[in-house]
Formats: sequence, C-alpha cells, structure tokens
Amino acid sequence: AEDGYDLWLRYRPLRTEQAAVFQHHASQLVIGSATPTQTVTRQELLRGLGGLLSQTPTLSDTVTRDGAILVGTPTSSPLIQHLQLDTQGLGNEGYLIRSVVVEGHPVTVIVGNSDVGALHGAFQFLRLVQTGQPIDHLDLHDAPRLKLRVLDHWDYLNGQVERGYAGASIWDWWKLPDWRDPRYTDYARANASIGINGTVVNNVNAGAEILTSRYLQKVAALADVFRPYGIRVYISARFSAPIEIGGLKTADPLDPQVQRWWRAKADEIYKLIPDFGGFLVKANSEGQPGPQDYGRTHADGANTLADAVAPHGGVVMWRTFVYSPTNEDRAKQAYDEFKPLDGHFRANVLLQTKNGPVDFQPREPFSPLFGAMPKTPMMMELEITKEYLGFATHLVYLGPLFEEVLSSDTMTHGKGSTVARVIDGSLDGHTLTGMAGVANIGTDRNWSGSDFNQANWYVFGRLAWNPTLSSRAIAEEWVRMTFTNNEAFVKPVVDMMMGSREAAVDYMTPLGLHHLMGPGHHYGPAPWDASEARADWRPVYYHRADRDGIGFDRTRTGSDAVDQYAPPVAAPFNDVKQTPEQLLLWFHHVPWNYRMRSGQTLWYELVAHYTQGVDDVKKMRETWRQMDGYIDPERYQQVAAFLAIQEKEAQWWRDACIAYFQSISGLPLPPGFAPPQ
Ligand code: GCW
Repeated sequence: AEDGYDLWLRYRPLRTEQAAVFQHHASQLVIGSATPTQTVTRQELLRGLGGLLSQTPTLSDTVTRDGAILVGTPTSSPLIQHLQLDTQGLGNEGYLIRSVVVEGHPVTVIVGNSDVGALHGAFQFLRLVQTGQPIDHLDLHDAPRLKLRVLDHWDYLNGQVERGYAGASIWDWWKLPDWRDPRYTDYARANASIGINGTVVNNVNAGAEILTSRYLQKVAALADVFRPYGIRVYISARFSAPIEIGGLKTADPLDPQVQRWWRAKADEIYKLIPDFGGFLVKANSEGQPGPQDYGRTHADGANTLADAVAPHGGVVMWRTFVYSPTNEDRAKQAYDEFKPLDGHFRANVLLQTKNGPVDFQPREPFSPLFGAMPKTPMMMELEITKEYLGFATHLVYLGPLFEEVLSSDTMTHGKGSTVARVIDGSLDGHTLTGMAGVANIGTDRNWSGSDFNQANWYVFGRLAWNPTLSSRAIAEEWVRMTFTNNEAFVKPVVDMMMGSREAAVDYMTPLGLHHLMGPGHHYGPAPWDASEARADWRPVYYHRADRDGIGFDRTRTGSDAVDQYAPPVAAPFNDVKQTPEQLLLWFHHVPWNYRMRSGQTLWYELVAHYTQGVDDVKKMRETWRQMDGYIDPERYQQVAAFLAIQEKEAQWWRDACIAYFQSISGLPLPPGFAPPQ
C-alpha cells in the first residue's frame, strides 16, 4: 500500500515503451566505490534506475557498451579526466551531465569536482528519467547559487516538534548514538536529492542540554549518517548555556570566561564532528536569553560564538526575529535593532531573517532588512511547516509565496535589486550566503503530515539551490515524481497547487490582513480574541478594525514602517492609491466605504475575497474528484478527505471573519450574499 514514505524518490516503473527507450541509455554503470559518497551514489543509481526501468544496469569498471553511464570526478576517474571537461563553474557541489563518446561508445557522463557534486548530478539524472525527459543529447551543468541550504528543525530533545504537524521528532535521542534508524539515511537521501546541505537538528527555543558531551555524541552519530550525502549538522545554541551547563555565573559575551567556555565547547564539538556546520541562535526574542541581558548588542553576542567556531571553519546564523510590545509597531523592530549594527559582525556570521517583517503570514511584504545591511551576509528563513496556513490538512503549495518574496525588488541599488540577489550575495558582493527552511518533518509515515506538504519541503530545497527557479516548474517536477507523468493528471494538479496559496490568503487574511489566527495555536480564525496579555499577540493589534475602517497604518502618518524600505519602494507603500491592493491593509487604515480599483467598496470587496477563497477550495475539491483513478487509492483518499476538511474550514474562516468585521463596521452584507449553510 502507498503511504507516501518514498516522497518524490518514488522509483516506480515507467510505462514500458518509455522504459525501453531509457534502457538504451542505462545499459551499464561505471562508478567507483572508493568513498562513502561514491558508494551511496552508486546505490541510488542502481535503486533508481532499477526501479524506474525495471532493469538494473550492470556495474562495470570501464565502458564496454553503448548507453553506459559514467559517474565521478576528474580525480577519481581516469576516463573522466581524459574527457578534459570544463568543470570550473561547478564549484564544490555542482555537476555537469553530458552525452559524450567514450572508447567508441555513446555514454552519459555525470561529473562533479567532488563526489558530492557527482551525487547531485546523479539525482538530477534520475529526476530527468523519472519525469520522462529526453536523455539522449544531454548537455547540462548546474551549481547551487547559495552556499548554505539548511533545514531548521524546531525539535525538542523530548521528541516534541514545535509547530510540527507530522508527528514527533524523527531524532530518536534515546537510542542514539548506538542505534542509527534507517530513516536518517532516507532523510539524507531526500535532502541531498534537492541539494539541501545542512540541518539544524534542534529547536531555537530548546535548552542547552544538546551541548553536553552526552548529546554531542548523539549528534555526531547523525553527522556520520549525513556526511556521505554532503549534509552537515548544526546546533541551535542557547545563549545562556555557559550558565546552565557550564557552571558560570554569567553568559555576558564580553566576559573572558564566557568566551573561553564557547571556544572550549566548539573545540569539543569539532573533535567529534570535524565538519560541524556551526550554531543557530535565537537571542533576546520571545523571552530567550541574549546579549542584551548584559547590556551588549546582537553583534557582541554573535561575534563571541563566531570567534569560537571560526578556527574550525564554522559559521553562526544569528536570527533577527525580535519584537516587543513596547514598540509601536512589531514589524519595525528587527530593522531598528539590526540595521545600526551593519559592519559590526564577524565575517563568519550570517543574519537569518524571516521572509516578512512579522511572522510567516499567508502574505507579507518582504522584510525591509533585505538590502538594508549591505556589509552583512543576509540569509532568509522560510517556514515550510504551515504554522499559519492550515497545518497538515489544508492543501497550500508554498512555492508561489516563496517565489513572491524572492522576486520582490528592494530597489536598494536601483531596479532589479531583488531579494533573491540580496541573499545570493550578488547584490552586495557576499560569498557567504544561505537560506533556511523550518522543517515540516516528523515521524508520520509520509514525513510531512500530508502528501502535498511534501511539495513544500521539495520546493524549499530547489529554491535554496537556485532562488530564481519558477515555482510552477518545480511543482510540475514534484507532481511527476510523486504521483505520475500522466498529462491528464499533471496539468490540473499543478494548476490546483499554483492557485492554492492565493485561495488560503483569500479565506484567511485577504487584502493585507494578517495574524487573525487564534492566538497560541494559530489555527482557525479569531480576529476578536483579546485573551493574550501581550498586545502584540492579539489579532486586534494587527487588523485595527473600528467603526470607521480597518487596517494597520504603517505610513508616515502612522508607524512609518514604510520608511524602512528604500525610497522608491517606500513611496508607493506610503500612498494608499499606489499600494498593491493585496497589501492594502498591511500599510493603511482604510475607511470601510473606500473605493477599490474594481469600483466596489472595501467592505464588499473584503467579503468577496473571503467568498472567493471558499469557492476556490470547492474548485480544488472538484479538480481532485476528477483525478480519481490516476493514482493509488490510499493517497487519493487521504487528499480527498483533507480537502473536505479544508473546505469546511475555509467556510469557517469566511463566516467567522465576516460576522466579526460586520459587528464592527455595522454595514449590511452585499446584496445576494449567501449566508453560512
Ligand atoms: O511565530 C513564532 C512561532 C514560534 C517560533 C517563533 C520563532 C520557534 O509561533 O513557535 O518559535 O516564531 O520563529 O522563533
């Protein structure tokens, strides 16, 4: 039975005619096994081609047949060296795949400068076969645009996953380091297949225990499993660890004892894990300890940890997710605190900033920190787990959300200064670059809580590799690999995925509304909820609806958050007429009877968006109904059942929000409005 465990690495037999064609180009496999990475590459190709083509290529030391596949590096394979290929642009992790002639035979070569590069090429080759692309005249080369492509696990050592909707943590700390669950290998395969090269194994909110020697042994065992796949481990470091596990009285980053403690800790880690990636830190954020507790800055804090890992080549990913109820506008605080520190961080520090200025909402403008700190490497944090987007059951493909922020233009160096160019380092000349995704992975058989949530893990990895890829093209790849190449399935399902994010925006938070979710759990509507003690945790703080209108005034007459953007971006955001309507209520407090571009009042248009969201989910259900029979019944049924939940809850969102906002506006519903059934 299908349970989704294989993810997109689902090497089921292709159609016979298609397999027959591919078999001619997969007659023989010439690949070394001198290193662990070569061995896993060989295993993957045998498994993948054997499954897809129902015929396993024979292993050979040299090319003796037409249609051989030759895999390796110029240093590992004399045959490859002999080809004199230009591998300069491939870096350490890139690859090329080419149709060439070796010893008189037509052959496909898959080449990297390193074993890991060749592994990435092998996965790309399998992807071509799996998605039914021609492979007879190949001339491909590709290399990652970002250096660090990292999953952030919000996993606690007790197995709980914060904002996890797919079961418990996959790390079995109790049995580690002695028992290495085979699932860790499958996790590494899945990540390597999309180019992810790092994993932060514990939550940014977790305690310091993971830094004790007992736990470091366990982390080292994971690192051993991941290493052949080109994946490094990182640890979320609690800032007060020197006190909690080090027995010191302070964690002041400028205290020499504290600095010595972090250096010794780093030395200890690197002895166990020579390729340890470094630390991720959440400091002075949501009650976590940090340098400000000692009157120091984020730079002081980050630099102390950075100095500890620098001799070993490690990095520090320091988060900028800070806000407090004393700030007039939560959206402004990260910029206020961090921008003045530009130029004060060590060279091995990256600032890790969420895509938007508030918190992973269905839609936000890009964070104004992107482009604002040219002297500092800026990495982006995206949330793959759908904390604010319906958890596991709602079908929401996040590709368009990710693509929207990456393609946003910061205008910091004129037109074309996209967020993608900030984070790939090309805009301000950085080579230390990265992207992090908060993982949606747990012990569920299907890893991600639903089959379609796997697509969000997939699209994150692909965009971290190349942030200019199209989310539609990625969705199509994923559908073909995960379900089927049948065109009658692929096109409608990709269309459904592509529209799903806007549907969620419409039934949850249209027109720039945000954070209307129930406080705490963030599931379902609660725009009225005032139960939280902190003002900035209450939905009313964000929508500001009153008798006269609705929306957060972030213009120059309001919080002036607009002026954190470059002037050519700030000007339109400051002007209600020029602000894109999809962000209207993010930046403006607008009268209920404001005329929208459609000619309708804001109030009517708001109602129309909520209704549109519900209608879109109905259409998604209809699309899926027509897909019955194209795939296995197990996955078909679960998606169908989840879509039914989504429709019910889209309706809940619409009815609750309209009823609440109507109670504030006092306005009648539009003529012909269909009340809740
Ligand atoms: O929005 C909040 C989440 C928290 C999370 C925090 C963060 C890890 O609700 O669960 O904590 O963001 O990103 O630090």
